[in-house]
Amino acid sequence: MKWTSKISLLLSTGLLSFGLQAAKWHMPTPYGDSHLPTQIAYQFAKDISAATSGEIDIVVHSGASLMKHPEIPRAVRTGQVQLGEVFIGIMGNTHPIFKHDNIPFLATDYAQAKKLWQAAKQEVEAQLNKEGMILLYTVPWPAQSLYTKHEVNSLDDLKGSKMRAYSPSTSRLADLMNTTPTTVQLPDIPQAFSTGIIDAMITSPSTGANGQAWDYLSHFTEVKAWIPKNFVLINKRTFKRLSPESRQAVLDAAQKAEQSAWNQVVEREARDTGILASNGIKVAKPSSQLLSELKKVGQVMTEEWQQEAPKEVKAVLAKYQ
Ligand code: PCA
Repeated sequence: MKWTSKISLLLSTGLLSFGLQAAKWHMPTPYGDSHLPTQIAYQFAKDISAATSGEIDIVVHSGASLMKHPEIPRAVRTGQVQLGEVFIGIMGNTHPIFKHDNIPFLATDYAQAKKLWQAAKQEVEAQLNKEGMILLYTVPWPAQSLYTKHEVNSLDDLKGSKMRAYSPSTSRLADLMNTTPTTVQLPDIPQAFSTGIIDAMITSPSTGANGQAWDYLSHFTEVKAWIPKNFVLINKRTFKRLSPESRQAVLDAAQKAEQSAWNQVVEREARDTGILASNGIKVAKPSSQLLSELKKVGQVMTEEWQQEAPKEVKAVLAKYQ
């Protein structure tokens, strides 16, 4: 074999590469491998590797294994990691625009959630840009409903409960529901229930099913109050340094990830609600009283949100409505 053909064989098998420096990117995510967002992240990494012939190699660090969830935004902003996944609502204290994601009864089905996202996206991207980050894609969660240890027909039935919060907005929500908020990250939910730190929470059927909620509570009331999202962010400098082809590969994979996520979530919601029921949790529609009380709380939160950033929030609401 001539030396030139030997080299081309090595090149084609990937054993030798000239000039092509494979970039290893680290992508911390907050949630474990059984969660839809993490599964989407693995596929996204695979797609980029394939589209760039391995030039960009993304290592997904799931389940907050590389860093704690609240540390991810700063790590992406400062370039400590190239990209990362974050629950949008946890950034509510960074800028009010991120709170669009956790307002009860503003958007309660996927069509509305998509519309709300279209209305908020530009402002969200502008704020991320100021922080040196670029939005790649979103992954919605199933609608957020109420988990308790007893039947709940009104806010009175919850009075004095210790309610899990996972963002500034859900902490405020717990206050307005006359319950006591306690911030608990997802992996700590089972322990927080069993040690009595919390006795109620609002989250998706998927999160309850993944955390085997039947071990520590008994009722799931489908208030379906909002549909929050994660977003995947990339450090701006990392992105700008890419070749136009690689940039396009990243954007194409992101678009595919977003579509796949929004398509799959509907089925996940049904599947995981079924898992709750088949494990003995009482799944019920909310009473009209509970629903109307919660909707009032949602109105208060929408008003408070507007007061925090009148210009941006009014623009979002006008676009949405
Ligand atoms: N699960 C995540 C975020 C929203 C959801 O459905 C959690 O409970 O932390």
